[in-house]
Amino acid sequence: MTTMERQDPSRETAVDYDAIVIGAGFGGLYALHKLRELGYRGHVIEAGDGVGGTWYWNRYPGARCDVESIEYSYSFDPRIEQEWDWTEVMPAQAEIERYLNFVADRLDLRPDIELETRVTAMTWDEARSVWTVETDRRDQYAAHFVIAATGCLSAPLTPDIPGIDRFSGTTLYTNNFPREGFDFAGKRVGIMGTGSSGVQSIPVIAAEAGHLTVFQRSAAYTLPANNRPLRSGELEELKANYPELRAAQRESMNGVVHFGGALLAGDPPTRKILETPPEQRAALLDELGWSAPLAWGDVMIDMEANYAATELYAELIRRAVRDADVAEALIPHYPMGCKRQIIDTDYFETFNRDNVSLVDLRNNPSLEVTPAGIRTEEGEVELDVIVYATGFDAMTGALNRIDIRGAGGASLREFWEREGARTYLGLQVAGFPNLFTVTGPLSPSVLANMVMGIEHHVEWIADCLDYLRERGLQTIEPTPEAQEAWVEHSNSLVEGSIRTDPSCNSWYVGANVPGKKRVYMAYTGGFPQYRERCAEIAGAGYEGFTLA
Ligand code: N01
Repeated sequence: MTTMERQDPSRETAVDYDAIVIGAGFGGLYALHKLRELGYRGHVIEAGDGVGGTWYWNRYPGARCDVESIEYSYSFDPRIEQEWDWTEVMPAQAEIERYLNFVADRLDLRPDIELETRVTAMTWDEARSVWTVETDRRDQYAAHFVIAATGCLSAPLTPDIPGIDRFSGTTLYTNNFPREGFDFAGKRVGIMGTGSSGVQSIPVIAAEAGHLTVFQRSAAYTLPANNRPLRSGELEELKANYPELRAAQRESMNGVVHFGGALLAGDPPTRKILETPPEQRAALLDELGWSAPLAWGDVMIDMEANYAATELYAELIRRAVRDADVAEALIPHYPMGCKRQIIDTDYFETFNRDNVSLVDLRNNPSLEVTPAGIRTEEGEVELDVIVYATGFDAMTGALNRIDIRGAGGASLREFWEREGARTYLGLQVAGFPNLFTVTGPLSPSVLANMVMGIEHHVEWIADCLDYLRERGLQTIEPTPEAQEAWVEHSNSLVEGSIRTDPSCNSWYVGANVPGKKRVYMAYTGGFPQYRERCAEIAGAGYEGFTLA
């Protein structure tokens, strides 16, 4: 028998799929492949009109991954590893999107992917042990399992700025940029948002636009991406060493072996900035450049150390930016390492261009969009185009935008809004049987190489489905006690660190979404420790889960 064993034959006709997968990004594509490989009937539902997930939507100028291409790729199929040729060290959006399309074709996944369809609601039918899944096409499906591969940063936020709808020029969003691109030539462009998306797009837009005005609310900690084309022969050498590379990735804290910009490879540094005299700190700055501020073991755990490292970072900005006032305005005023580390190409240098200006919103708390542009206390900047790079409702946002009703009609959104992001292993939520969350909250997810985290989760889920099938079991969900213990464990790892300091208002803790309950939403214990715990739990017959 290829599909799930069922005791009641009437269910055969009533259930459309063994598993519905939501999302056709890295997670959804692999989940579908894995389901098929194991003989399950899977069906992917995807809102976009193409595959790619994050790399489908975020096609803004300059969009690039912060992990090296060779590591930010599937490891499950050696043929795909050998057949696909990366061209740059850090892959650009278009190349990753092409890669995912290649994988979809190579594995013939498209027949089971329903595009341009958004899942709007899901209801757990306790009597039949199935999820009823509704879409915006008014279709309704029944499936034994739902695998939510909905992404960690995929629920875009529209900024709450007065007058935003009154602008008479062109409004663009980095997270839903026109597929055909946009011609900025000669235009007066304003950009709002200096997180990863803003910082990556600013140099590219500046090179094209007549004038670019950057509206900055929080200054960015960003490091050079050091991207370059792969040299002749380099790719072949890398490809020849895939097995070793993958093994090393799995053993590394963050699933990356080489420098990954946002993810520092290797063991955490041991030298302490507070135990280092100022002249030696300065010498390290000269030696390591942009890596120097992060090259200390105490920076992420001690606020005084963090402040000292921020001083080093400020010095680097002063060296890079010619105008002293602009340089000062670009210096962050919040702890380093609190928000997501950004990587860039020529970000600070861009502020040396004659056609770029900076409006520091820290000095301009009143902000308004007018029909002609953007007005702050410094006056009105007239614009032809406004680009918003204003971020996402991270980790829980995509699932919260679906009306998910679990056992007894309980709402996942209401649960997370009330209690904060709570899961068991980032894989399931108590009260929501047979719903799996790929790289869900409280798994390493955004703190590790996403592709590695995704593969691990998909494989764990597939093994779990097999375990249930072999034993004729229908359902799995965490016990509330196991979930609470995991939440406590995950929180305890990060408590007292810079990441959860009250002065640290990152999307990791949901601070960018008004009213969102503050919880650090990723597991900080490292990928190897996490993977081991997941394996132990499965090996012990899915300890902490109720199977029925
Ligand atoms: O979003 P963000 P992002 N008025 O939330 C500002 C991943 N990613 O799309 O910080 C004015 O980081 C906001 O200001 P503040 C990566 O994990 C990866 O850039 O809230 N400004 C901030 O400056 C990343 O962390 C890659 O004070 C407003 C910006 O908008 C995550 O996605 C590339 C505002 C939002 O920054 C999100 O990045 C791109 C308002 N009302 C993204 N509201 C790579 O792989 C918000 N802001 C490299």
